[in-house]
Amino acid sequence: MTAPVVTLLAGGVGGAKAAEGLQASRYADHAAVIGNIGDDDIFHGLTVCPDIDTLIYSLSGQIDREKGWGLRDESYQALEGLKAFGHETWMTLGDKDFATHIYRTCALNSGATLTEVTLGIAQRFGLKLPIMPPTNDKVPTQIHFDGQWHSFQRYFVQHQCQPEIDGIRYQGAEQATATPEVLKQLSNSDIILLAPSNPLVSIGAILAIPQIRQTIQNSNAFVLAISPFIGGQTVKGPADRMMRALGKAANNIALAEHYAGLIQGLVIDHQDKEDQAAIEALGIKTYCLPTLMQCLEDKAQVVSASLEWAIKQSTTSSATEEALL
Ligand code: FO1
Repeated sequence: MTAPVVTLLAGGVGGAKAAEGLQASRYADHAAVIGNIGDDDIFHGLTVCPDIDTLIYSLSGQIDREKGWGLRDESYQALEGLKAFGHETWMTLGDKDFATHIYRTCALNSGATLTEVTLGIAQRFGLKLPIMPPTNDKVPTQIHFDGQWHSFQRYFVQHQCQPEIDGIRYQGAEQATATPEVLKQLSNSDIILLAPSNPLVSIGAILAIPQIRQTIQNSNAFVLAISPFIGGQTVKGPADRMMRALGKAANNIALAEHYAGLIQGLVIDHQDKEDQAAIEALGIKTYCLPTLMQCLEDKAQVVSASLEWAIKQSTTSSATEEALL
């Protein structure tokens, strides 16, 4: 296979790690990232796209590495001013970050699509790797706790993922239209990689758009996921607790069951080698390697090794198919 076309589906922090690995790999020139927009929300009248911005800020090297989101060397004077006016300020938006949200909101108000606006922001931050929202429609993820539905950011940031949840819904996803750019990208892909992002609210929100799921299912690409679970826990974020709250186990086998019918391969951590047989019994090939991504070298290594393995699997299965014909 010469220069395979790779598409990464990614959420925020875990997704950005894989995106950075992809950007640093030899596959970067023929790759694109589809970012989750289910976490998007309105603050102070501005449209904020946390996962898309986390991807762009990470890939440009301008992310606050300690927090994993927002820009480094931030100040918070605008937020302080808004607090004095009585606005809710639990969503910590920095002064430099505000420029992104003001640009995005102005452009959307002038009639630009989210795809065009995202391209504009990615260009301003000097990215070559295309970052695409799955749809130009609104598809807010909502979380059910304390007897009512709440926005994702209210659950995640204001309530610090503490409430016991009993439901997740992807509002508007069923009716949403995937963008032509994303459908073309997926159809042309040789490999589709699901990042080690939250399978329920990050990858789940992208896959909740029927056209996206169907296009992936109908594509000839080898579809694989990197598991966010290591030893039954996530490195960061509430995916483990969310899985358990919804009656699923927080491990690779439950993840494989969750993605069954969509993925052909699952990359798991070498500590979880004993999960291999159960996953392969579901018809999903597995590959074990150290999946913890702390520095850029780790990120490049995990993504490159996963993609190389995927290429080997897809050439082996097409050779087998040809031999059977
Ligand atoms: N996460 C937090 O835990 N606290 C915050 O105050 C916060 C602010 C914030 C502002 C802009 C942005 O792009 C992201 C921000 N995040 C914050 C992260 C964000 O809520 C999550 O990373 C994702 O939505 C989950 O993937």
